Amino acid sequence: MTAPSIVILTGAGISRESGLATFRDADGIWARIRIEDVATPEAFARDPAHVHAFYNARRAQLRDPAVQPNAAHLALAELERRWPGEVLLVTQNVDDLHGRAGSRKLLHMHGELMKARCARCEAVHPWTDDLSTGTPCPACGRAGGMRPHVVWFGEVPLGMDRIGAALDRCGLFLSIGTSGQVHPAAGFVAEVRGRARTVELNLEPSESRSRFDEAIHGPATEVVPRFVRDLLRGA
Ligand code: BV8
Repeated sequence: MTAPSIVILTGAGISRESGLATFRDADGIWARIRIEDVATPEAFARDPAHVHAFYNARRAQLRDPAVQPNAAHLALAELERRWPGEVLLVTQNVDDLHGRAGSRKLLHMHGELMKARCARCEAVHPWTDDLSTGTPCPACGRAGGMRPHVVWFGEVPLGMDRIGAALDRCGLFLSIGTSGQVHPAAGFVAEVRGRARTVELNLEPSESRSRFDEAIHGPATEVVPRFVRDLLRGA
């Protein structure tokens, strides 16, 4: 029997134990900062310096040596290496922890904090430093158009064609550390339901729990390595 294709969707919960805040938990980012002030194209047009400050602080956090991939990120990289079938890891996270853990079949559907994009010439650049309204684009040389390479509310997520094709082939769908409140990611489980086994792995039942066949609750660093170990044993 051929091994089923796996699509894995991850959210902020998988990086929580690496020291990065989630969004919608009581101590999450959206509990202290309004989405409308930092994560929309309108916010950037209104006050680019404020939006840059928000993302510069989060990019600086990723440079902190204490922030490292955890056992859950590492387990998913191992799954990709050892699974005899196809694996696609789709992350909503803009952090770089999956890549640092070794995942290569990886799609950042909400963009990447460690990249910047020029709104004038559309060039995308690796970016580790702060951005400001005066930062010139390394490609076209013009200032004023550089922005974090992230997908804000109201913008189209990245890689939707590739994700759609992977969901069409998928026999196992895993949703890890996400509250399932942001679309289109929140709708992926409905797209595969009935033809793929669907499993939620989250600290607690998410609002989308009822849409999954199975759910495993606990910290990602515990439940994900255990689930991957069991899956690879059966492969
Ligand atoms: C779009 C920027 C059209 C980057 C972010 C349909 C219905 C309703 C609304 C819409 C709809 N379609 C579109 C919308 C509008 C909107 C939307 O969804 N609004 C919602 C909020 C109502 N969506 C959009 O605008 C999207 N664009 O739809 O375009 C389109 C689409 C397809 C094709 C063509 C056109 C664009 C969305 C982009 C959002 N960008 N931010 C940044 O600053 O980071 S959103 C933000 O939320 C983050 O990026 C994050 O990735 C995303 C998801 O959050 P989660 O990762 O789930 O985090 P959350 O805190 O919510 O949950 C954490 C979970 O972890 C919790 O359940 C917790 O229990 C758990 N947890 C905690 N600790 C642990 C843990 N689990 C395990 N272990 C632990 N230790």
